[in-house]
Amino acid sequence: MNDFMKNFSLEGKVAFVTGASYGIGFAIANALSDAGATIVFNDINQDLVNKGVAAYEEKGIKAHGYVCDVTDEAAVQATVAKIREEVGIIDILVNNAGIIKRIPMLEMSAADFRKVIDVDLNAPFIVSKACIPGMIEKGHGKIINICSMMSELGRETVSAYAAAKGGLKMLTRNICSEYGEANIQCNGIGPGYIETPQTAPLRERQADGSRHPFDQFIISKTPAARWGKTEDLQGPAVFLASDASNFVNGHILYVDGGILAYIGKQP
Ligand code: NAP
Ligand code: GCO
Repeated sequence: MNDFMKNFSLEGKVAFVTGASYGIGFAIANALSDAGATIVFNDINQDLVNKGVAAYEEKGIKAHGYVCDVTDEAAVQATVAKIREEVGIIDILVNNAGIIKRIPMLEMSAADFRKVIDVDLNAPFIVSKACIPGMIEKGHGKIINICSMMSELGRETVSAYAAAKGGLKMLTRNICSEYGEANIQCNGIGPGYIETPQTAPLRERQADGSRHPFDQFIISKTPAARWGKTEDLQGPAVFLASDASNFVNGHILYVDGGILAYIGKQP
């Protein structure tokens, strides 16, 4: 590897990806591993962690899995301490764990609204707060918050999710502001519409075999005329996790095939 490309290497780094047994987190963790990082991930129960460890092993990755609900601050603090003891201080944090509830606002309970805010916004605060002291101790750190197009746009039924992801954009900018001097870079990745279990209901084939109306809508709104794949997020994640992005801070990198730039194909 030539000297310039060494800027993209993650050799010797410990990367913690939350909620990464599958989906976007799993794909990002694979890429960080390919770039040289040691992978640590959590999920909400032992069964998912075991499945995740097995899935990483199938890819030739010895990932360290921990059971932890990212909304539980005491559990997160204890898990980060255990990771430090068993693997090392976390150099790279990817706040990926997230949920969505698609419910019209007038039908959504305050409890459901709070649950989405708790996982998608409070948890990145909790996990970042647990990891930043170690990053300060080491003299460097990378935090990547998985935001969303809903950090910029709203749509029907996703009021809680959009509020959380909009808040996550500003938490990203605030961590940048507060800890940039400690050589911590905090950026966001804003995926477009990606093929994962989370969006499966939006892509289900109709009874007559036709595409889901929302599926057709997204295709018409995306210049790339396709849904994103988790692999599309891997290069941007390695860039933001590496020294190649040491002067990039507080930025949300949208990986959306151009949706946010495009008015949409004329029907
Ligand atoms: P996903 O397939 O639903 O996976 C989410 C992961 O987070 C799952 O492993 C889930 O575990 C875990 N998780 C949920 N709540 C948790 C908690 N309290 N503690 C620990 N882990 C928890 O979602 P995805 O599509 O991969 O999305 C990953 C991230 O990208 C999310 O933040 C999502 O908002 C964001 N995003 C997704 C898209 C998209 O189009 N897919 C686009 C933009 C942004 P369980 O299986 O136990 O629920
Ligand atoms: C939805 C989708 C989106 C995507 C993603 C877009 O219901 O609109 O789930 O929210 O998950 O966040 O960037």
